[in-house]
Amino acid sequence: MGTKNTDNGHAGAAVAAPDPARIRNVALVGPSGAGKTTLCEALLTTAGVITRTGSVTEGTTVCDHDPAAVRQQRSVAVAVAPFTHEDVKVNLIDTPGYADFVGELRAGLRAADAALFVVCAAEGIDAATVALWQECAAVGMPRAVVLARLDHPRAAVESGIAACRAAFGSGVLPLYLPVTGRDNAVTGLVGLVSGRLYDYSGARVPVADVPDSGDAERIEAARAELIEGIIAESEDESLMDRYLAGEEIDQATLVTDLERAVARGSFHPVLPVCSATGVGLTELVQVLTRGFPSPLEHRPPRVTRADGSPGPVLAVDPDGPLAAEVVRTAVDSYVGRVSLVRVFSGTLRPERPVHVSGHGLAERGHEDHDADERVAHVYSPLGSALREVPFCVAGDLCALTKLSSAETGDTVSDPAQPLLVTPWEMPEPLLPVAVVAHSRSDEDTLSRNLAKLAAGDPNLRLERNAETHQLVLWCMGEAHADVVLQRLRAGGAEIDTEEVRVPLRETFAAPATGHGRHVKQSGGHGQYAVCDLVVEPLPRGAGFEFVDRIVGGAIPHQFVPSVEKGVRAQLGKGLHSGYPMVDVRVSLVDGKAHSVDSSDAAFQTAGALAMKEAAAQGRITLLEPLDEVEVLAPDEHLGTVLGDLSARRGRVLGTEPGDEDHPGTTIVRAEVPATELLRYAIELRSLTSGTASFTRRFSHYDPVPEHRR
Ligand SMILES: Nc1nc2c(ncn2[C@@H]2O[C@H](COP(=O)(O)OP(=O)(O)OP(=O)(O)O)[C@@H](O)[C@H]2O)c(=O)[nH]1
Ligand SMILES: [Mg+2]
Repeated sequence: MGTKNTDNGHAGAAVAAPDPARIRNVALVGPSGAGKTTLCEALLTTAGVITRTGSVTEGTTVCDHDPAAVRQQRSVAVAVAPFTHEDVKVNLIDTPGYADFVGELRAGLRAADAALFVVCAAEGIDAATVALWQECAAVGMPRAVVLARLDHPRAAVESGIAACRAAFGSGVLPLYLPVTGRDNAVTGLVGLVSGRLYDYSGARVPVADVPDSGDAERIEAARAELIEGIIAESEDESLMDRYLAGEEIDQATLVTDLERAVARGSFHPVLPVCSATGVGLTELVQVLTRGFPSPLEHRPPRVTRADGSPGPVLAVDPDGPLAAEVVRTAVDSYVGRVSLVRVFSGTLRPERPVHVSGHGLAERGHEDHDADERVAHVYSPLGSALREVPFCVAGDLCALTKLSSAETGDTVSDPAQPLLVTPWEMPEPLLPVAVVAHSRSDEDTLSRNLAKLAAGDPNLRLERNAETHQLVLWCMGEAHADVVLQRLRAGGAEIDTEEVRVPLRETFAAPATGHGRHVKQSGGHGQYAVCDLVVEPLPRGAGFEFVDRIVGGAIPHQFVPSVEKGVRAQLGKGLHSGYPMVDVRVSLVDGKAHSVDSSDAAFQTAGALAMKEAAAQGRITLLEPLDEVEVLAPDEHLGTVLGDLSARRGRVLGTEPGDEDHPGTTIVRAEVPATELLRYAIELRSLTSGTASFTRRFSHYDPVPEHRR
């Protein structure tokens, strides 16, 4: 974001929408490569916002402005690009389709009131696409389907529509049908509501009546099905009867009912659109502005007050209490922190104080925070470019700069009435990546950059492991890790990645005894301490027990705790490979003291020496952490998942069918050594074509098998 200009020839200044009824917030959702970013570019060109259409492959689009997006040639973050048509401001919200960035998609859906679900007309509907559709369904997002890339040699609109219906249900119905010319290229569209032909074969797009042709029957059947689909959702219950009795329903009624049907979320019109040839762009703009719900039809999220008590019930009212949410945080090298904000209630204006609060993301390294700050300027973002606007009303999106405490998921409200919006559900990052500063001088820069990075990206979790002394970045997958590392490096820190270490434990495999003698009596104040210890293994998870079995005062009682302290210190450092020792009982059975030369320090040393001797004689076993893993996989991949778990030394604890939200799936619970899970996030995805998901949590320690030590 910020002042960087993508050089697409931005035309004109931004206009602030004065009224929520004249705003449409539309997320573009769909699988990676479907053509969402390219479609944004085409729509911005059509609307006259930009004068040069950028390209994803050349890295010149408005929405893919992040350097990582340019390098990966796909979107890596949510981006906003507005255009205005017939006095309606449409905020296009481009989201990434790649699975690593599902957190960005969820943020985009939070900012949106409806979605354009973009699929490539030449591809089928795969499991990853269905998962994205379900992301929309989970938040009740109204959506239309765009069949994109019509110029693709394998593009097939009718079978594309059939595939969408099969995957997404019978609420999916075409609004336009393609007209093909020579070589099967799509040259125009027939509007099933208007009954008109839009001919794109020339320089201008004349609109004509549909000529009589062999297609008339097919078009009429599709039109009848569409109209029935639309009026089934109408509030006017007599409409269906009238239609079935042969009455011609006027277009205005159909358009109103279409909008209502889309807004309810059960009806999904399909539009064939081609960014490359321009076919369908005008029709798409009309559907967005006339057929899509405004923010007024989307109930704002519930809010609480700072003390957790319920807040006011919000309405999408520019004069209501201010409640806005940060859906993205970017750090720009020129302007600093840029917060992309969705206003739910009230109006954001320049030169006003605001309250910024973030609660509920502490386990991701976002401590709860509250601060009064000041909005200097309000901007309308166009990709990375910021254009100043005089206000941003409820229902609109804007960018704010220099809110130093604002993090993604935070609430912006009125300092006189601080409110909190509960953030959306963020995905769990499960791919650990360990990083180190390249040199001493990079360390400070790295820690500074990390804090900024974490503030912007709640899909990243930072861990400073106290045992392995590693800095671990938990990412969503390799593509997300690439973005994270790129941002860290762009902040000026030279960093290296290293293998993630898993902290092990040591224990005694069999009882042992140890004799500790620390005697130094040559001149001055001497040191004298002797102790005898018996070490016994304890069951897993028992920890450490110390037993005093001294009889007859062989060691004065004040030195018994000293021995224990020495033993504990040595256990913490480990006795074999430097890992802490656990699950042992150490009994102090005998010893000797000197009336003058014995001391606390001497007995600590003797205790440690006795442990070392016991370890030298006894058998030490290494223990590794085992995690309890829960995998949710479609039944057809179950065999693969189970086979893979066993190859990872996993022990299956049980399987059960997935719940009703996940029909045809199985949940597998297994115990798997943590060392075998370091790349599971990537490997499970590739084994199941991205259809399975998993969670993990520490369970217990178990011995490392002999052959792997
Ligand atoms: N020929 C042709 N190519 C297209 C069209 N739309 C997109 N492309 C190309 O398809 C590729 C993917 O397009 P994107 O717009 O990046 O796809 P996306 O849906 O944004 O993908 P993600 O950002 O990864 O989710 C790019 O190389 C585009 O140039 C189209 O209508 N015609
Ligand atoms: Mg994209």
